[in-house]
Amino acid sequence: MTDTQVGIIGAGPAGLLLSYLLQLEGVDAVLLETRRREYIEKRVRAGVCEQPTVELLREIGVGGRMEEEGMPHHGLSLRFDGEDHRIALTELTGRSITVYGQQEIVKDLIAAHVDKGLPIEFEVSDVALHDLDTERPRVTYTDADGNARELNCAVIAGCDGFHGVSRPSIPAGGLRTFDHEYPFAWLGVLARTPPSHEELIYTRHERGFALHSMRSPEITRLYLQVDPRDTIENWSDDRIWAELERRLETTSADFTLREGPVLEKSITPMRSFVVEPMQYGRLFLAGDAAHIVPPTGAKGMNLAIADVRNLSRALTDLLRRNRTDRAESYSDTCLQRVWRAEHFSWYMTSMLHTDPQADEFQHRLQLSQLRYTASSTAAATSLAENYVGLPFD
Ligand code: RFL
Ligand code: PHB
Repeated sequence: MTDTQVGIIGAGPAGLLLSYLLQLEGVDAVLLETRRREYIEKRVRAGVCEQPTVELLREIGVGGRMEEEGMPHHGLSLRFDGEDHRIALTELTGRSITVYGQQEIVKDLIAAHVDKGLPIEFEVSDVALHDLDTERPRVTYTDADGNARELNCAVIAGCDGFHGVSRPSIPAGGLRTFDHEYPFAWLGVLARTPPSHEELIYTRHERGFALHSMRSPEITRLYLQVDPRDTIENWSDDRIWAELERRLETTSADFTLREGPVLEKSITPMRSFVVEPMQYGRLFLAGDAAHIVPPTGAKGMNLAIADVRNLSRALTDLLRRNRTDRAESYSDTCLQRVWRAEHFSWYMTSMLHTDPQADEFQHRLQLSQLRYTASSTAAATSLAENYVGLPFD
């Protein structure tokens, strides 16, 4: 049996950052993760870090490599009717974003844990949460060597993503769920080839959405809208490049799609999902465990980071100063930002994807919204302000 102040379930960006922030405040935590370290360090996911995310990582001393290898971006393109329309993020908002892979942040945070000797247990199984409505909640699990273990905590942080055990441990009636599914999925491709353009390109095309992004001067990240029932076996590398060519076709002179060896490809369905409140007794939910956004707004990881910044403050007040106000308002505080991001992600998704069920009327509305966003400073500023990330409160 082990005693700790905070038992953290899940070593994604949310769990790792929470553990690190708590340690800086003198609160001890134990982090439990089902996967192997190598697996979570390789999992290709988010790429866009909002300015508040970048500033936080820098402030706490884990932003060194991001500063060196991250790619600052001051604009993005909306491509429709074959033409590019640049949204000048920095000119419009004074802020920027940084392209730096989520798994690089995960690597940096794990390295910082190892450096300081902070406890992370990988490859645990049978994780179960108990006594959540008491002051001594417990986690039982099996460790990597097959031993049955128990963790006694003051608080449990559920940072175990959408498919974790934390949220389902809350009794029926403890949460209200808001859910929206979309008739599309994203096929994501990582390719060894230099980016074809220096900025991200969000493309609306009759054949479906496409996105040009990147990871480094040598690695390109691309996405295609596909049917959610489609499987990756249907998509040979040749078919992927041919489809990208068609959707990214443009009259802009300076764009040629650069092809290269495909390093990784997979299909992810899209959904919007929120639970309220993000707390039950002594269990606090953070990140994808509490909410999901479709990736078109690049918000998921950034929201996870904003949640745990609030949570580390709330738990420090609770456990070091016996002050409960921040813990009591944790859910309300986070949900303000969550719903803003939900709306923005839904808006970007609806504006840029081709809905197979939509009629001509809806297509005309979509194009009108795109033209307005591209031509009105007010509309472009609203997109830019949401995209670069609203300041933390
Ligand atoms: P994670 O990253 O899913 O981590 C949860 C961790 O919990 C572990 N786990 C358990 N551990 C212990 N016990 C259990 N029972 C457990 N069950 C699960 C898992 O193994 C895992 O390690 O959640 P977290 O930390 O909340 O982070 C959320 C982000 O990962 C997610 O929101 C983003 O990746 C979303 N996202 C994007 N977000 C952005 O901010 N910008 C982007 O550009 C962006 N692009 C994307 C994305 C997500 C994508 N996919 C694949 C869903 C692009 C894509 C394609
Ligand atoms: C990515 O680079 O993986 C990426 C970029 C922008 C998005 C989603 C994902 O909106």
